[in-house]
Amino acid sequence: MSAQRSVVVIPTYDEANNILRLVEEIHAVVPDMDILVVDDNSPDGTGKLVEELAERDKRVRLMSRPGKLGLGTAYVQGFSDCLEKGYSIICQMDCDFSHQPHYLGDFLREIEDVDLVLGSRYARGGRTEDWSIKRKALSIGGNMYARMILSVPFRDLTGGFKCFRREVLEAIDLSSVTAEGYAFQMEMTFRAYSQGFRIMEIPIIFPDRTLGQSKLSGGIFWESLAMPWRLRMKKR
Ligand SMILES: Nc1nc2c(ncn2[C@@H]2O[C@H](COP(=O)(O)OP(=O)(O)OP(=O)(O)O)[C@@H](O)[C@H]2O)c(=O)[nH]1
Ligand SMILES: [Mg+2]
Repeated sequence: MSAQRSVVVIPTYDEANNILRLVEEIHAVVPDMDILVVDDNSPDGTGKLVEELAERDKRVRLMSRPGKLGLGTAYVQGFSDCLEKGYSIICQMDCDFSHQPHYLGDFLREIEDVDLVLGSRYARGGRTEDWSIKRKALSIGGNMYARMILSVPFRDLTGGFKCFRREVLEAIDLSSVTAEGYAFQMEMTFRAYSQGFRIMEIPIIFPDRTLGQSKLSGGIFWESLAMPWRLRMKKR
């Protein structure tokens, strides 16, 4: 096992139209990167596709859960598994091409010098594409809100395209992270920052998903409004 083995964790729920092409594009960018798909028994058969692929391609693994248990726990279980398997570099991304695989090259380059790299839609040079005014306003407003309450220098706290050195995930007690959705992303970044890890943002362009359905619900929105306050209190 080389010292710098890297893996990307991809949670999936009904991504049969995206997953195989995503894996192919990731390996076109970083041929030696392993991929762990955490699938929640997707009704559209995403898990089956990954299972078949994993038989042919040793870089791909499936973690299969019995039902839709949420994004946060999918990441927690996926990360724990990657730590156990000894990876040094652990990335995370969505399966809908809003997170474009070509950025993985940038993440892996930058993680040489820092502990956590954040893909940032709101850093200079980054942006979202094809979003409604309402969605833009919610996301930009939500990030400004969280940044002010938490007093952190990051422009994108809710994004889910990231790359961790294993030491960061080891230092965060993953079993105590219970947030889902955007709040999960916020909590992980804030906890890493509070522990003094070096974090940098790299700009990403974030197109809207073209295939498949969005899965985030209203509850996720309220959770992310409360999270900055919860994290701030806890820190005190
Ligand atoms: N394992 C698992 N994956 C999930 C769950 N909910 C969402 N996902 C996956 O998490 C990623 C992000 O979900 P999305 O629905 O794209 O959320 P979003 O990006 O905020 O919304 P869109 O604008 O529709 O893309 C995707 O790869 C989903 O398939 C879940 O409950 N379990
Ligand atoms: Mg998405």
